[in-house]
Amino acid sequence: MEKTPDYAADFARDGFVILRGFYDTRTQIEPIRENIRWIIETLCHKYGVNAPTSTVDEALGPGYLALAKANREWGGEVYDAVKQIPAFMRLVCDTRNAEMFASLRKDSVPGLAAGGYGIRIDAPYEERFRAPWHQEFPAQLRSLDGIVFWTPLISVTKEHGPVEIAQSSHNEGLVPVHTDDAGIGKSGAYALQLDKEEERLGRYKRMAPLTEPGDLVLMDFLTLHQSGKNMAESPRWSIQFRYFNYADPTGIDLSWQGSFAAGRDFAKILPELVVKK
Ligand SMILES: O=C(O)CCC(=O)C(=O)O
Ligand SMILES: [Fe+2]
Repeated sequence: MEKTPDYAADFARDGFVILRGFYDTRTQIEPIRENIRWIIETLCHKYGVNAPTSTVDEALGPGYLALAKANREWGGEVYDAVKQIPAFMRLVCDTRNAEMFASLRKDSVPGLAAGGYGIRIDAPYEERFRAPWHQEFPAQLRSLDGIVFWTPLISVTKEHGPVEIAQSSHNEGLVPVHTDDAGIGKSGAYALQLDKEEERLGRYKRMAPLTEPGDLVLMDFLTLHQSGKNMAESPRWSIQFRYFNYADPTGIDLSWQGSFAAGRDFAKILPELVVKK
């Protein structure tokens, strides 16, 4: 008999786990993709951008790229619009998410981080919105023992630059950061750089899991991870949201306050975590 995977043990050891086929693609993923297609088609019509949008793959691929190339701000309009798709919010609020959280974090009281959900559109060779190596906690706060939920809207190939994860790096504990705009105007969470980054990363094996729609990647709030470089011809579309633990002592200390997405600078809330360069 095949052994049922012990997700809690894997997650505790590695700081991340991949649940293959966790979501139902037909009822949970496809409606989101179709709604995104409609939004891109509508914006292409509105702005007179001539691009293929009649299938989901066309719209999310060449359709989106043509729109963002004509005017990058129109790409931003897609980004802002898609996180309001009801089928997306249904996925974020799926009861199975909080159940999974509770099964990985014993005695937790799961919370869903406000403003901590969205859909990334990682366009080929675009650096500005690429997330450098980071832990989720400074960017989100809420509670120390939170979990990132990450699930793709397309088949993620090696060329798409999958998220890179430093296996077991949650064992570093909370890592101090300094601010660096990388010379290209990165801001907020994208401008935080880990203290002694190379030295810390050198201690862990890096994973870059290839995933399919329906697969779910879970990462501990302390696990070091970064965006891969997209060198494919099409954008890498992926969903992320965060659950935290109301019962976590740090969470209670913070009264579950959020960070950048909640309009707060974490450096003012936890100044001891910021190092001068
Ligand atoms: O998808 C990415 O490139 C980065 C994802 C990430 O940092 C997150 O989901 O917290
Ligand atoms: Fe992250």
